[in-house]
Amino acid sequence: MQTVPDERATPAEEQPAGTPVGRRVILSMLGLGALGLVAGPRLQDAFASSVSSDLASLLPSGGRFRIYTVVGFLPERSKDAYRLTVTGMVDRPLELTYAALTEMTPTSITADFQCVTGWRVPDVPWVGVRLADILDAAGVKQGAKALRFTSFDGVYTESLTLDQARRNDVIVAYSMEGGDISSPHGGPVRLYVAPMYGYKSIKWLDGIEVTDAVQPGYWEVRGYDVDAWVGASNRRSDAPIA
Ligand SMILES: Nc1nc2c(c(=O)[nH]1)N[C@H]1C(S)=C(S)[C@@H](COP(=O)(O)O)O[C@H]1N2
Ligand SMILES: [Mo]
Repeated sequence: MQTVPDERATPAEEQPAGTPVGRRVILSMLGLGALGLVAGPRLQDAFASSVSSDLASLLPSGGRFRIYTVVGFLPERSKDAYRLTVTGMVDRPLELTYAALTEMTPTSITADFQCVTGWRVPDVPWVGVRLADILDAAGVKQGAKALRFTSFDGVYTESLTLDQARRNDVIVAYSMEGGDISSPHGGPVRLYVAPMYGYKSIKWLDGIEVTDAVQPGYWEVRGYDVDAWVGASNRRSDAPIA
């Protein structure tokens, strides 16, 4: 649960019930029937306003990325303290150190990073370990269908089907733009799902649970597509057409 509520990062659905109802009533009284005009942009604002602009300007990547967090702070963990657990429907549950990850066969990907709200950073180089290799090391049990990812921010979650997770362009990343992944960008280790919108690439990754069904992630239970293929999916699955 969200233990550190942050006004800036609060999605429309989580705001006090009276507020949106009041606006809807007023809009319908005005004859605008404009729920879509209200609800659509307001959910988008939840993404857009979860960046702290003063922080963004301090970043090495020069603010080309926007820095998002849904908890109102930017978690930090040292490489030494870092652990990635792999649990659930596996033969061998794992607890991987940062060193163990970087000793595995590395995979490099350079691709555009695209947020569903519209911003894009072209040609970002990433290095990490294929998620498929980590799954093979753990041994996925028969009947498993999906993965649930957790973050050491304590709130954000994500999901992938096993088929999606086994793609070559899905990595557990420990390097970005030629250096370590900084804390604001989700270091020391984050997920990088190249073919999907940025919200699938969970930052501050600390857990992978193998499950028998997809459990929709943080933004997915708030209306965004579970299958977040760039271009083919999304905006919101239930988004009104304005
Ligand atoms: N833990 C966590 N991971 C997250 C997010 C977040 O708020 N918390 N935001 C997601 C979204 S919507 C995007 S676009 C990218 C942004 O990555 P960046 O903050 O490194 O720019 O991270 C994704 N992963
Ligand atoms: Mo995003």
